[in-house]
Amino acid sequence: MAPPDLRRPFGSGLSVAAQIVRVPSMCCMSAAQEREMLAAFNRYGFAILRCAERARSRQDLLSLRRRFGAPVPHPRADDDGIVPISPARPVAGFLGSSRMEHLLHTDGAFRDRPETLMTLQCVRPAVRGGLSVLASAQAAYEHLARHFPGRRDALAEPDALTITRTDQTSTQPLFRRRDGVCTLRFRMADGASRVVPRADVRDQYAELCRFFAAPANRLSFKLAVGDVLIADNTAVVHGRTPIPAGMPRVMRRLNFDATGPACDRMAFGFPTRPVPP
Ligand SMILES: O=C(O)CCC(=O)C(=O)O
Ligand SMILES: [Fe+2]
Repeated sequence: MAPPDLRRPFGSGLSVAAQIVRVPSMCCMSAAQEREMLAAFNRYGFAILRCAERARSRQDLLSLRRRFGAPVPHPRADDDGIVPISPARPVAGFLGSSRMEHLLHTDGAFRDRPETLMTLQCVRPAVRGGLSVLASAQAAYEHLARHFPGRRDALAEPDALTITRTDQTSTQPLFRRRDGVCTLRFRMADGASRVVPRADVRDQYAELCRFFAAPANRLSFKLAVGDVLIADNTAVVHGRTPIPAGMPRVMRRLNFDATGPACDRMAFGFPTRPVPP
């Protein structure tokens, strides 16, 4: 893995278009297209691949294993590790299978070792609603330092936050710091999960939730058919707006452990020191 020195915070003003890389398909990217994808990812923690060839999109998504490593297990995943995201068949406790807003989160926050890399392929966008939303953990981290001078370190303690869903539960730091690199694990009380911050960090956790709810800190956009969002699950939080009743929408989620060869050139997390603008 590369150090995240180039990583920058972002807010609603970031150009999504600048993060889109047009490719024939994921399995047939040129070396230049791969470099473009990695540069976009390393700068803000996400990239969108706009794939022209969509006939074999499921196989094409699975071809990312060659670059990103092994798929990470999920209770709703199929044998290949793909989690269907569609309101057509709701499963209790899983917002991805509902029409509800999915508040900003990192995936796998209920597990002791959450996945590093998140990918989301758009099979059928909703005509209205179902927008993707992203926000920067780095921007939030810098905000907390200004808001709670000298107190932010408590969020890095091992029992800062407990997150529970159905039979899965995990107690962990919110921000984890190691060797100058910081990563976030985050979930809000969203109807599917129970989130309990340690008593002395309750106010900081509430401020973090407010920060991620503020329009200025959120980047919203609609993925088109064949788009694949690739996000650093340790540096970017993601979610989606509600899907109106009766409106079809189909996505595939495939998350990776980031052990593949492309990951040697990818940065995960963000620097613990503020970066100059
Ligand atoms: O529906 C989406 O766009 C995102 C769903 C999601 O983040 C999830 O199920 O974890
Ligand atoms: Fe998610």
